[in-house]
Amino acid sequence: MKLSAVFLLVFSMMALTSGLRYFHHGRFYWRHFRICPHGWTKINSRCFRYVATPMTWANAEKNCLSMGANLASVHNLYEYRQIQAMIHRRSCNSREAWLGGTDAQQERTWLWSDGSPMRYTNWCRGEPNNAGGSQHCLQMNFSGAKCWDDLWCNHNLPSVCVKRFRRRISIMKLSAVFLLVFSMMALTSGLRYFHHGRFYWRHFRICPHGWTKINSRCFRYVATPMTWANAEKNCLSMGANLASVHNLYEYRRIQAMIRAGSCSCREAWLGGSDAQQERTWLWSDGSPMRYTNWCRGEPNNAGGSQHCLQMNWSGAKCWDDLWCNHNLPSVCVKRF
Ligand SMILES: [Ca+2]
Ligand SMILES: [Ca+2]
Ligand SMILES: [Ca+2]
Ligand SMILES: [Ca+2]
Repeated sequence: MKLSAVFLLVFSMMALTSGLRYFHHGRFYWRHFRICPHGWTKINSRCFRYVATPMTWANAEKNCLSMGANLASVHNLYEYRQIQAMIHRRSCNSREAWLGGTDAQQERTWLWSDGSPMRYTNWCRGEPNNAGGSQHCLQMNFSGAKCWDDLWCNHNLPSVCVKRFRRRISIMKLSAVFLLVFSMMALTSGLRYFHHGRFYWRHFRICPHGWTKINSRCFRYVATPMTWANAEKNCLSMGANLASVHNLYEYRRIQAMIRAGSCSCREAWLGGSDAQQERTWLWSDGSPMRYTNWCRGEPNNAGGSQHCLQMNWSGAKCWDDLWCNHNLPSVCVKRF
């Protein structure tokens, strides 16, 4: 987005004139130019960091968030082996560490804290066993087999953070040919795609049918009532997560979308939850919770067991913490 059309032109011509060496299977890859920040280890196309200081799972997630990251998700055995090797290099041991997996909101529904779907797993034999009925957080390097186990979230363990490269933008999929044509168009049309010295892609971005564009993300209201974790799984099945909300403008727009979609202002799940650690609220899409719109006296953790965030609560249509197993409509969000 910050690239000028001039840079695009030069760059895409370079790519083209260098024998297309940046192409692979017909696609244009930026990742060759991407470097992880100091102290982070590049594995596949993401940056990982081992945090040796033992913390609870939720504090470890907050610590990752403070570095613009999340607790690590793992998507295949190669990544897992690389993470194990990184821990061994950093600490000269292979002890247990938190990954981002959790089933705190709903037993046996495992979610990654960075909002990605959990397809690959490496559970130890007999795990996850939910020992004592209360193990909801995922530790790696467990037992002699160094596999995955569910553990009590309030245990203190080292942890592994992951972050994406700073800009994971859709131009990864654009070919250099398109960049060349496009930047020449931009240059020859008086740079009309520039605004305040920056180059904006978003004018060309459209949400899929059935999704509503709010700021630079796409939202969707799901009227079917579900538990919080099933609502998150339903969003994941559409390449989305339960919605995070980052300012009042977004919240008002989401409320208007629900009104338009259902002719009501009833409660709906958002992606907020403090199921792993009381009063540590996290968004299921992995973004940090900075903006909140709690109702007066909420979140009150009624009965000691309200850990999921409903919107449009009470006459003030604000946020409340509710039992995660209640069935509510929900709001999904996805990036372009
Ligand atoms: Ca569990
Ligand atoms: Ca266990
Ligand atoms: Ca709670
Ligand atoms: Ca409440």
